[in-house]
Amino acid sequence: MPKISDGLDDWRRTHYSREVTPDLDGASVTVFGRVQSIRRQGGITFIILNDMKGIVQVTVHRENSERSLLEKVERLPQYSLIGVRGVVRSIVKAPHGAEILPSEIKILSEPRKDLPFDPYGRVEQSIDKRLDLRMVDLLRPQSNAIFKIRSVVLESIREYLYSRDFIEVNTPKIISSATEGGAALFPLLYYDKEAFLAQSPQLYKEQLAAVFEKVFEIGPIFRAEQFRTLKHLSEAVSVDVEQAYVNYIDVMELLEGMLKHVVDTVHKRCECELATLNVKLEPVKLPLKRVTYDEVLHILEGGGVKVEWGEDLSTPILKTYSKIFPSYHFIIDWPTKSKAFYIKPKRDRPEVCESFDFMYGSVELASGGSRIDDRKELTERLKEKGLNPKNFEYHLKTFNYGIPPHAGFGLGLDRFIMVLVGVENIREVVLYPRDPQRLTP
Ligand code: AMO
Repeated sequence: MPKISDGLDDWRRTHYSREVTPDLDGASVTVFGRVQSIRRQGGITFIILNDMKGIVQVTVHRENSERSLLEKVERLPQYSLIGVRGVVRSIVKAPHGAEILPSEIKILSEPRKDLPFDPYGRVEQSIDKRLDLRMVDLLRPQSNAIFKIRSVVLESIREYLYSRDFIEVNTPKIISSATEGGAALFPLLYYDKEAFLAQSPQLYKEQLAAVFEKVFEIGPIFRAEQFRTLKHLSEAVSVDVEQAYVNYIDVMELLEGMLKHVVDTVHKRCECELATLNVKLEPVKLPLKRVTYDEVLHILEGGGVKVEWGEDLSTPILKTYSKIFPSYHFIIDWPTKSKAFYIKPKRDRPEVCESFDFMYGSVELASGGSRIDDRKELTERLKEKGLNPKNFEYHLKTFNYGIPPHAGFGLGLDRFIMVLVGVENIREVVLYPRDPQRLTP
C-alpha cells in the first residue's frame, strides 16, 4: 500500500530547480518536483529532482542528517513527488553548479506501481504505447520540449495578431450545417435535432469580420477522417484569421509575417527545448515564394507527372514537386471548382479563384483566400457545389445588412508544430490525439 501523503501544509515553493545556482550559496530554499533518479554511493545519496523548469541535485549526507530524514530517503521510490527544504551549497560538479543539502523532505505522492516505461530512460517506445499513458510520456524530455514549444508558438501567434489590432473570438463548435465540403462531418444528436461538430469557424469568422474587421480564433476543428495517416486527425486545432477590406494577397503577407515572428520567437525563447530535440530552426526569409497552380502543373509535367487541370494536388503528387520547393511557400490561384464555395473567383478569369495553400514542401499547413461578399453570387456557388442554400440562410441573411470585401486563412496548428520541430507523426505534437482508432486517453 502506498503511504499517505505527508501533506503540503504551509510549504510553498521558493525557487524552481533552475534557480538553484551558486549565487544562492548558504540560502534556505523550498523546492518541489519529481524524483528523476536516486543514486546511493557510500554514505551519500544523490537525488535528481525534476520540476517544470529542469533539474536540481539534492544531496543527503548520512553522517550529518537527522534519522527521520534518512529513513525517508532510504525508502524513497523513483518518480515520487516530493518537497525539499534545505540550504544551497555551491558545488562545481552539480547541475547549474549548486546542490541542496536538505533538512526536511515531504513525500507528497508515491507511484503505486512500476511505470510501464521509464520516461527518463534511453529505450525508445512506440508512439501507441506512449500515447496510452500520455501523462508519463510527457515526462520524457523530448515530448515535454515539444509542448513547451507549442505553448510559445501559441503565445507568439497571439502576440503578433494582438499587436496588429486583431481581436480574439470564440465561435460555436456545435453547428447546423457543413462549411468545408470535402471533409466529412461528425453528426450528433442535439436534443431532438441533428447537429454536427464544426469543421471550421469559417462562416462565423466572416460575419464577425464584417463588424470587428480583424478577428482570429484558435480552436478545435473536427473532421471525420476515414483513414489513419501521419498528417490527419479527427480533432485538430486551427488558427483562423479573417480581415475586412483586404484580399488574399494581403492575408498571405500577414501569414508570412506571422510565420517569421513565430520562428524568431521560438528561436529566442526555446533554446533548451530546441537543443533537447536537436532541432535547428530554418530562418524565414520574406517574401516567401508564390507559385501559381498552373505553374505547379507545368513543373510536375516537366517531372513526368501529368495532372488534369482542375484536379486537386494529392500528397503523392506533391511529393515529386516538393523536391523543387522543399520549404515554406504558397501555391496560389487554384481552380475555382477545387475550392470551397465561399472563395472568390477572379473577375477576369472566373475558373480560377483568389486562393492559396501555404505549404512546407508537400505538407499543406494552411489554406485561405478572398471571400465572396455578394449574397447572389454566394447562393449560386452553394448550388454549384450541390449544397442547399436554405441550410445556409442563417449566414446568407447577414449579407442583407452589408458585408465588406474580406479575406482570411486557417492555419493547421498541429501540422505547423510538426514541421517546426521536425517530426513525422502529427500525434507527437498533440497532447491527446483523436483519430479513427483512438478515443482515449
Ligand atoms: P482547410 O480545410 O484547408 O481550410 O483547413 C485548414 C488547415 O487545417 C489543417 N487541417 C488538418 N490538420 C490535421 N488533421 C486534419 N484532419 C485537418 N484538416 C485540416 C490543415 C489545413 O491547411 N475554412 C478554411 C480555411 C480558410 O479559408 O480560412 C479551412 O478549413 O493544415
